[in-house]
Amino acid sequence: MNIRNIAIIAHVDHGKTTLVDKILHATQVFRENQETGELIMDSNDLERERGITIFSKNISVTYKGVKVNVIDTPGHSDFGGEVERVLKMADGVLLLVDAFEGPMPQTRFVLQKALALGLHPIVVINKVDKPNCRPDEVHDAVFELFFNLDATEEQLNFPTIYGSSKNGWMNTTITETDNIFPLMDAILEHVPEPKVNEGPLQMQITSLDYSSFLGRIAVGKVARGTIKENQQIALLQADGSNKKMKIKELYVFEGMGKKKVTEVVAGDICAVVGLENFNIGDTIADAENPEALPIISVDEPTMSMLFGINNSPFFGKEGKFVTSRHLRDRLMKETEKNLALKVEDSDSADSFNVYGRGILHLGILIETMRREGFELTIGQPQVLVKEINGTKHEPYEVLVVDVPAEYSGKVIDLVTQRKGEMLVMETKGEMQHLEFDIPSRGLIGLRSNMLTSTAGEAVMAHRFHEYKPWKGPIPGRNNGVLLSKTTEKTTAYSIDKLQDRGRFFVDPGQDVYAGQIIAEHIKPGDLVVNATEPKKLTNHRASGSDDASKAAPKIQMSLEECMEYIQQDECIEVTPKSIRLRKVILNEDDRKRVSKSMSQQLA
Ligand SMILES: Nc1nc2c(ncn2[C@@H]2O[C@H](COP(=O)(O)OP(=O)(O)OP(=O)(O)O)[C@@H](O)[C@H]2O)c(=O)[nH]1
Ligand SMILES: [Mg+2]
Repeated sequence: MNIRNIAIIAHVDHGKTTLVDKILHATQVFRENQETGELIMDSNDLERERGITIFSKNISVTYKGVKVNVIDTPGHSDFGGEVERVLKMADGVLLLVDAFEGPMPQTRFVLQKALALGLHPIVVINKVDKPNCRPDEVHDAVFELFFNLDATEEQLNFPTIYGSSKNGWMNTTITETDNIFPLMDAILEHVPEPKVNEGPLQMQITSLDYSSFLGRIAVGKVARGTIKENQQIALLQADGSNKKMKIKELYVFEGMGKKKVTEVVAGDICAVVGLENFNIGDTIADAENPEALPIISVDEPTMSMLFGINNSPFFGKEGKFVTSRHLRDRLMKETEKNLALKVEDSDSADSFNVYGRGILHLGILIETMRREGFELTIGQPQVLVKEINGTKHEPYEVLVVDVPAEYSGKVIDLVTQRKGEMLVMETKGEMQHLEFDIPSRGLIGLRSNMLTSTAGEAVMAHRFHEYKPWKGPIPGRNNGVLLSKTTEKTTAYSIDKLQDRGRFFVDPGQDVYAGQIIAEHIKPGDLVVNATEPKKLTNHRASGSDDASKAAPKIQMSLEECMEYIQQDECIEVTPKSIRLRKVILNEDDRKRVSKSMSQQLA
């Protein structure tokens, strides 16, 4: 059968998943009038809530008699490693670029990977329905990017499609149509058919699927030969081992689902059931002539966090899984499918060092665990420093900020304070486009400050660039925090009295414990306060209704915002019901003693 394998790649939010949905619709995977709702492809709960793709996904449609396998990829930079891997299944890519924003840091990263694999991208300038969009300028910028990434003559000659995935049209010019068929035609015309290599079976496992009935499913493209149901195969692993096993079931992708088949020939993407203890990167090979495909390199982690059992006074009240055994087993299980994640034992039996690709990568894991019923304590995210030629190096990132011109001064101040250096400043319509080189440390906590000082107008994106020498101390949070003195329920009376001292993270009537962070101090320095005092009873009834709380609503922070908020001596208690900020040392006297001895050591 005639086949095309394509991956859709882009910066976060440039419209990949929306386009995949439209491809499914246009090729009538759905019955007429079937209610499908928005973005069926982002099917995981967390994906829907956040409106982002976390896991890459395979679909398959038939267009003009040709089977088109499409891989939707995540655009967030924390998941870049996943994109790099699934590109191994593709013979072509659609590079989507937002017609207003133009190429962004992740556009560069994914394009670089695609070009390096020798793929010939089709450029899709998407979102041309946006007011003030600049499709021609963006096209030029994309060309420049190809050029800077050393694209070959042929790659530079990329076809361009314009359109709006949201409005369901694509065209070879900027003229609106009522369908996406010009894009589908471009795929048939420009994406080569997969190379069919003759010889004994070879298939590399490049991604992983899971079904509660079938267990772990290995997904990849058959590179050579034919894979058959019940076939004896050799599983060749990175450590050089060769395990004999049998293929139980085989599937190919069809629409959004899978279809059971008895064999799959080279060129098609397939899902294999019945393999035990396989890893991504393993080669499924002919049992008689086992030959491994080159090992897939996995991105090194750039960030670490300490995951411990919950040791707060509220331990065990809200979760099902609370012991270090539970925690350890769960983290180890995660490393089987979450390739960029590493877990190591720490000095204590109750906590583990978890290494990942960034705040979002680790945040998604914590959120998933919390939903499964885990309680845990997590420490401040740390970037991973390296010793290179005897000197301390740290990760640096490219930071891109687009902001209305009137706020650009504030943005530059903010980034410079955090040791960022400005590389580019350009005008894009009414916006200023700024690019910086900044240590990853300086990015932690930057987003919320940036949004506050630009009235929410700044759009920022960053991506790991390289390790460079350590840049020295970077100022942490400006404000101190208010800590609860007591373990009790907060009262409206107390919170009300403390309103001018800080902005609260807790509501009146909420259980708090001594050492818990209950508010942000309006000034630097921490303060221990009593927020649980009952109202003094007097003989007189006070005039007016002072029972009604005048307290400002509490500040609600997401898990990731909390992760970026806490400092070295603080941590986060995560349970299925709550996220609480706290000091690592809850007892006030102990805390003072430790900080005194720390400052003596430093002196
Ligand atoms: N105006 C406009 N908005 C669009 C268009 N295509 C997508 N969007 C919107 O852009 C947002 C992101 O779209 P997605 O399809 O989720 O983007 P994505 O590239 O899959 O994002 P990630 O998977 O997180 O990298 C959504 O709010 C879409 O409705 C378009 O053509 N025009
Ligand atoms: Mg998506």
